Amino acid sequence: MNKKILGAVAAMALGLVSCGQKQETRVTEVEGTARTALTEQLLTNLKTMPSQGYMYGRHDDPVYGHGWAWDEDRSDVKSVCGDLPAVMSFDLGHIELGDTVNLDGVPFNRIRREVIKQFEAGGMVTFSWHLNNPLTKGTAWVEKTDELIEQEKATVGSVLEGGECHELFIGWLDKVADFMNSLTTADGTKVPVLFRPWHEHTGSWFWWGQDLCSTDQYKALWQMTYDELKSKGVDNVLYAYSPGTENGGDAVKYMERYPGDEIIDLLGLDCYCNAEPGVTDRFDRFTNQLQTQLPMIVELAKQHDKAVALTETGFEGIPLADWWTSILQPAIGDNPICYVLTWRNAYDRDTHYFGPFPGQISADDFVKFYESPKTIFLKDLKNLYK
Ligand code: BMA
Repeated sequence: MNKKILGAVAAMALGLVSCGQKQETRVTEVEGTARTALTEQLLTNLKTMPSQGYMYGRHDDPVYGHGWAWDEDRSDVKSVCGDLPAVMSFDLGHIELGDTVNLDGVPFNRIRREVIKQFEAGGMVTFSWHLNNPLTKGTAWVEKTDELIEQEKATVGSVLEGGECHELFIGWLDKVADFMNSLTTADGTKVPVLFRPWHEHTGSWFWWGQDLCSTDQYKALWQMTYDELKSKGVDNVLYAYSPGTENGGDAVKYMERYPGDEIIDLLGLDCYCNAEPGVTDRFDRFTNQLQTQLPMIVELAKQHDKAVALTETGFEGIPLADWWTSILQPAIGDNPICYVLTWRNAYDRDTHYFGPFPGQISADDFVKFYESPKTIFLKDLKNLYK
């Protein structure tokens, strides 16, 4: 444990005594990490959740939906089934630039309010981070043009120690740390969240992807992220590893760039029901992917004592009326996952949605999915912090 961390732990322990803060803020140490008791409680609940079912999550659900944005107390999920997701997901992209809104236009202050609201309702929040490219100054997505490819391939190296963007990048991580540390309720309780950076690294569309950096570089990126947040006193964050489906069911491949048990708390999978050239039956393909990869991840999670989730999924535009109960649910089957999360309903792109809204053809089936004894929405949820 480094000195800074020891100092932070000691300071908080002192705060506990002198300010008489509530038990929730007490810091526990697990295998060299310092995390709040509430954060540890969340992790315990994520691991035991599958005995009751799996939570449902949606990206950006309480801040905008199909055809609307920024209303308060509105949600496409709620408009369809009368309840809210147990898991809310938000993105931190552009926090690194010091912007007040994220890459999809969501104000960070609004995100903070929604995080606290979800916590107070007993539910969970997870964050992805589609951050810009610090070297090319482009987006998280690589362009792979002749002009840019060399720089894109050099990006991870450039942010590691000794690299030309290292200082800049540490500043970016510190902005994330400040945000995580700012997630506090009125009584000063820090809200536990699940952070899922460097996701889908097995594909090659983000600057941290498979063909853009080496295994060692990818692991070093994780280690640096973890160390920097920890050194800034972030003690309310769990970390998720969420590769895409490129492992094809091979556990060794799935774990190839795994940053280590000290860092990771949850093993995930990002798997979409997409059309692909040459694939005529996307449903068989999606079902096969989940049915071969989820049991493999569940087994790995047992060995490593981690939680498991289907961290991103969906069928863009949901053109199949009974997709929720005839494709998604059977594909998850009895695999013990703690949550399944579908992506966002964009307010400004007519066909970019992954959940129903009133009148959408899969809305009735989504209600069936909601009513299934296996799915857990906010009202079904026992408080995740107790
Ligand atoms: C992607 C798309 C993008 C969006 C990003 C972050 O999958 O939905 O439009 O900017 O997620 O939310």
